[in-house]
Amino acid sequence: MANFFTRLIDKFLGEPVIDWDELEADLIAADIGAKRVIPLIEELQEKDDQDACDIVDHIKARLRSAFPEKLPVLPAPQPGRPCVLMLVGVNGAGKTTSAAKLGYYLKRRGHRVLLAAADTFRAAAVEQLDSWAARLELPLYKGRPNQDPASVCYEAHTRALADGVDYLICDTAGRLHTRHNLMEELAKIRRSLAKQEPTAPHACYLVVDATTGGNALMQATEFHKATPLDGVIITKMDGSGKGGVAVAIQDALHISPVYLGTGEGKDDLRPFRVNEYIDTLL
Ligand SMILES: Nc1nc2c(ncn2[C@@H]2O[C@H](COP(=O)(O)OP(=O)(O)OP(=O)(O)O)[C@@H](O)[C@H]2O)c(=O)[nH]1
Ligand SMILES: [Mg+2]
Repeated sequence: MANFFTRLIDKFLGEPVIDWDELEADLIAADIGAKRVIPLIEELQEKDDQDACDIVDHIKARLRSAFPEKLPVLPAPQPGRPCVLMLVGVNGAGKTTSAAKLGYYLKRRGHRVLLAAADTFRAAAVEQLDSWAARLELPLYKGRPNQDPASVCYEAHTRALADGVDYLICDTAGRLHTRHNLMEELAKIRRSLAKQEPTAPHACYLVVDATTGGNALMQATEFHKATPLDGVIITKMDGSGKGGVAVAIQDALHISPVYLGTGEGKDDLRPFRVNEYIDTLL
């Protein structure tokens, strides 16, 4: 698939006049968000040099500057104190798959990892993480069916502390950001994790499907209210979604992307890097 910007250059090269409406529509369709796109188009229209390549370079530079110079990094575990990560998001966003992939990523870097299956609503959810854990040879803490997810996380944390684990990754159930009681449950999970270690969870990441489009910003806004987010994992970057929502979330909420999911395989997770993202993924 041609790169978004290559297509943009092809489209406007040789055109006597840039079709600003079309350019605006393309950027909005990439889910970058009107908040950034509209002022950007106005700024471009005022430029003396309106060569298509310059325009594209200008857009790239502006998008690059949306992200902070220092992107958040995964917190480091302290001796005897596991770093606790919580993955949250709407149904089907890719939390369970990302928990497994992240666990594998950390294991390959020499860390001891424990996965916690805190989605006790669906038996299939626990089985799904169980099968990933078996395949990737990662230990898993499973709760009982319908056990309170906060209590599963508490028990998993106890085990992580006892076993000298570096990273505990808690996979939570999918929930609609509009369901107040389900969102409240996230706060309860946080509180239960903080009981044994006041600084836990050390990071809470929202998992967002790149194909969701603009709704992802709404999800981020609501989840951030329920449980402060430390970063975003954008999944399905290999699909039809352009992933521009990372810019929209950064702009609106100042929450940065941390990892990108690029497929369904164990290796299909990579740390977010701004230049790579702007150059190849949009
Ligand atoms: N192509 C692709 N598929 C992905 C990616 N991440 C997850 N998936 C797929 O998306 C589907 C949903 O993924 P899950 O990990 O089960 O999503 P979830 O957020 O845990 O879902 P719930 O627990 O039901 O809320 C599965 O079929 C995954 O294989 C990705 O980066 N790329
Ligand atoms: Mg799941």
